[in-house]
Amino acid sequence: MSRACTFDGCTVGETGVCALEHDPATCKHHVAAGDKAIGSADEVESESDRAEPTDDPGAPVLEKPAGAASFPSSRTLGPDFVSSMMGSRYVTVVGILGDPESGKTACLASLYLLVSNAQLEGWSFADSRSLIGFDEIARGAREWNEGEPPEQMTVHTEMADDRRPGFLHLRLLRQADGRRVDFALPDLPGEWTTELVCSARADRFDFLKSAEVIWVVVDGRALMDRERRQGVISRLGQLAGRIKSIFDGEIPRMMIVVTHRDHGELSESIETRIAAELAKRDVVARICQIAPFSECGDVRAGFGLSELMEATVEQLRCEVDFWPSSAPEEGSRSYIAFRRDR
Ligand SMILES: Nc1nc2c(ncn2[C@@H]2O[C@H](COP(=O)(O)OP(=O)(O)OP(=O)(O)O)[C@@H](O)[C@H]2O)c(=O)[nH]1
Ligand SMILES: [Mg+2]
Repeated sequence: MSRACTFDGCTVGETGVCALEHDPATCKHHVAAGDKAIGSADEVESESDRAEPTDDPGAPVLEKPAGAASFPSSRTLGPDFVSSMMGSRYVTVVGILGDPESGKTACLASLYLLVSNAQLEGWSFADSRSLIGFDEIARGAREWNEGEPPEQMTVHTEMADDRRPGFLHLRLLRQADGRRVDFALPDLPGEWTTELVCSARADRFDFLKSAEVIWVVVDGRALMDRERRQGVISRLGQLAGRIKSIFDGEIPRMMIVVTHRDHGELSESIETRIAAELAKRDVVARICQIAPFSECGDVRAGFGLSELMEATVEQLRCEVDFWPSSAPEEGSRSYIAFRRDR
């Protein structure tokens, strides 16, 4: 086949003789090839324009594209990115607070590891804009030393910018009803919470105003230790008070996320004491016990995370009657006013 003809074996382009003994001007193979040849001639020309032969053997083969990469960075996302995402779809922002070493990063790393292995019961992975960010915090948990788990599954969180929170994004599909939920989950250093409690430094927590739910992460071992327990419960009360002062009125739903469930279960009396301490600040919170990682065979790593995600999204949006019945009023413009009060 020549460049002037699509028929296999025809060399009309080079010899001028058609292999099918047709008139080249009317042969359908020749005509089609002619069209193509025009396009390919342009292409060849533009290619030769682009790939100027160069004497330097180390020179780049391709030119650098003029435009910026179209994908956003997939490390942790800044508040601006999250707010632009919120402009296009419903995003559930979760405020995650808690003292250093309480298990905040472990929650996120374990969540990512579960969902990436299709082991988060009731949920499956739909998307993430911060896969590298998740991968970075989960890396420690994956690097085992000759079959021995690492001493620390996650490392202390440090922020590149001490004033702006970094978010991780995860879109999950709820299997029960096929609903897709976008979560924006900040991974903050515990010092931010310590400073909020001790010195009321709240400027970095502006993003909490967009949060649907606030998780206050607590190390379950401290709550189970008789000597440390009262101190931890009092601090929870102080933190609830600080959170209230950030908001003028109602605060978002609060959840006390107790980690290290593998070290034991909280007794009912401890839960009652926590509830009583929060009630002093007029705050009601649900308590969820989880074990992002586990050192005990009875409780699996990832215990309670599926329930935690379920509890995070429940009651987010109240069910509305699709078309409530009401007696029509003259001039009330019911159609336009529908849902305006919700
Ligand atoms: N066995 C067990 N270990 C846990 C659990 N939760 C967290 N850890 C471990 O506790 C340590 C501290 O957890 P992190 O998640 O890094 O704590 P953090 O709250 O993010 O701490 P900062 O980043 O310093 O604020 C890590 O080594 C975790 O592996 C749990 O439920 N069970
Ligand atoms: Mg951390």
